[in-house]
Amino acid sequence: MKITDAEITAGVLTRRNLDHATQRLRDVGYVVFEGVLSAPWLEGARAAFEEELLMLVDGKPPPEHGGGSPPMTGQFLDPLIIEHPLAIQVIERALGSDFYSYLPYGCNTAWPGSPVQWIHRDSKHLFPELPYALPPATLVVNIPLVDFTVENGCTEVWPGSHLVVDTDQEIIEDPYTRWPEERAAALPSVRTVMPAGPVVVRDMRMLHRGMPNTTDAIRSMIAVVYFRRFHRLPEVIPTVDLSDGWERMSERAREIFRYSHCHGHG
Ligand SMILES: O=C(O)CCC(=O)C(=O)O
Repeated sequence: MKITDAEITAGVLTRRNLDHATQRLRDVGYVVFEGVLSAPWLEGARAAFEEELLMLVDGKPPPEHGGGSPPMTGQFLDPLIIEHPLAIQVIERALGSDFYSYLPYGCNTAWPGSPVQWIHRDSKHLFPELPYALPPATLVVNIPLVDFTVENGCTEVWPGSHLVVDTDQEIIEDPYTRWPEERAAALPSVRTVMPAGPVVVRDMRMLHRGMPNTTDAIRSMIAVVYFRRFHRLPEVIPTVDLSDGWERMSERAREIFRYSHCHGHG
């Protein structure tokens, strides 16, 4: 959606546009704030990310879709990446004020020659066993660092599919599982053709897939994930030395207390 220069400069959405953006996220599964990052900022970010991404693959781009995280220093911690003010307003509305993220964030990369991915979700439904979808619990902020074109593999997305429920047990358990193509074929999809520079907030349940990059340039997109916090967990889950008891605990107990295991017990 288009917003005003005044909103971009102030980093504050009008009440009306915040309402629209949140509604669009709820209805469609994503909202695109067009042209909010400047060309010089983008050029600096693209160059820095590409340098780091190339280092991660030893300078040899693999012909596939990849992730990759830059070092969490300097410009990679720019507030426009990790807490973009326009995105944060929408996230706060959609997830409530008690949300969190983690570092390092990622960067979806369609390397030159990358093939089509299978259709998938990035997140499960909250209660996947129920025959209806609940409001979002996980959102991702995507920042395409280059123009997204059909040729360089702009993502294919299925608007509204974040509200479609799964029936297949395998998908219920693992959202990255290949979603049935014949089911997706009956649902409308679009390619995310757009110039570099938008900030996108996307419901991670929405069906999508990376598409082939037939150019010889890297197609990169920052991805920072935000979660609604549901429980009053301690900030850091305490761990204890279970060297005396871990082996004697049942498999189920080990699964239940998996976040408490002490160093050395996998
Ligand atoms: O890079 C893209 O266009 C999508 C990547 C993706 O969906 C993934 O790797 O899970």
